[in-house]
Amino acid sequence: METVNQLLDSIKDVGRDAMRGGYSRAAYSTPELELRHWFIEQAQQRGLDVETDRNGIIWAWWGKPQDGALVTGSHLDSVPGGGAFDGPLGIASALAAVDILKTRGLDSKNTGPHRSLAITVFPEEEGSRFGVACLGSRLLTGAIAVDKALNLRDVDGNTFADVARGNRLDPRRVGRDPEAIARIGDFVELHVEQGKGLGHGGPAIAVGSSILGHGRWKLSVSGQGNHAGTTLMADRADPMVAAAQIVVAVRDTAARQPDARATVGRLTPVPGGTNVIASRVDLWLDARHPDDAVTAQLISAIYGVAREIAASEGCAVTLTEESYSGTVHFDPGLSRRIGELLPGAPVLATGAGHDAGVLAGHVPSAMLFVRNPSGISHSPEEYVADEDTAAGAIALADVLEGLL
Ligand code: HGY
Ligand code: MN
Ligand code: MN
Ligand code: MN
Repeated sequence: METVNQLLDSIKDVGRDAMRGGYSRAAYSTPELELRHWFIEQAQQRGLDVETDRNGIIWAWWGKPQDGALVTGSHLDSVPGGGAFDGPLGIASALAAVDILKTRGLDSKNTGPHRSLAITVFPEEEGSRFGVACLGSRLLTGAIAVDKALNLRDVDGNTFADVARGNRLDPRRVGRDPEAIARIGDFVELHVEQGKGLGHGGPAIAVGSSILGHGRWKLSVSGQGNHAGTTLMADRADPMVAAAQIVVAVRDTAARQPDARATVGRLTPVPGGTNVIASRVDLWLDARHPDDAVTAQLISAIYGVAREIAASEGCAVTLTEESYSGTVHFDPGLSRRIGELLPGAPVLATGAGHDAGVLAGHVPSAMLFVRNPSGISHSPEEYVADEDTAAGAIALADVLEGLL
């Protein structure tokens, strides 16, 4: 069986983005479907029984599907131009951990009469295609209204319902799945660290403590579309000029709030012609803070400044919340047991959202982080040293063995 590094190496060319660099593996796009197929093959090679549930979550069972199982998983989709590890590291490590447990003499009969093990792959964790992060785990837990989810659209106008149907899911069946939730006795997600908590030297693996509250909002600035050559500067209501000032105001407002993070990572002018003054500019705001009330204040402050800027440019602006997840603390009992299984592992909070965070409100949930020396993520520069990926697979095997 391949090691975790060999498993990662075997998918290193899937979904490479020549224009952006890194990987673009949007949910249910060809590259992500190719990775789902890769995972299913790898799981079946290990004798795991694979099923895909009504929300498109893949479950690979070691032992019979049962309530209260031990579950580990992550995602295979990426942000546009993302790194090689965000998501796939958790999946490859889980496959490698099964191999390690088998070499230690555990097999499906020996995973204890009371407990099976499952590896799960959650779709649309990044929310890069339909705009809502952790869409799969939110549907599983009922954290998103089904009609809102079904009507989410990608940039080509395809609804999630269309894409689900095209991938053999029945839109009438997506949504909260109590039977599936009951099968998760404990959930552990291994993930590349996103940030520099583990730095250089010292332990390569940390145990997660909490996830920063985070949300996504859409600001739409409307002005007067017009001809770039025939419209005098004094006669313009240019939403792009307002949007540019709003982006800076987002940075300035967040910079004044300790520990706040606010980002405009995506901006779309409409219609988007070089010789056209845009009629509208949509900006997507990602804002995060440990205190949900502070995030709310931050958004209110940003919207206030945006309205002033828009008015000064003869434009108007609207704000709509697309998704929000409050700050989450992982299960203290499970995290303590994991800490006992990984002596000396530091405890780290994370500013990144994860399916483990969505599940934390429903089942005992915990995370492991594997050192990323630069801390850079959501970038082609994301990196984990081979010895640290190997250490992560062993750590996951130790944790799974201890929890079985
Ligand atoms: O956006 C996030 O925090 C996660 O990577 N989906
Ligand atoms: Mn991730
Ligand atoms: Mn991510
Ligand atoms: Mn995640």
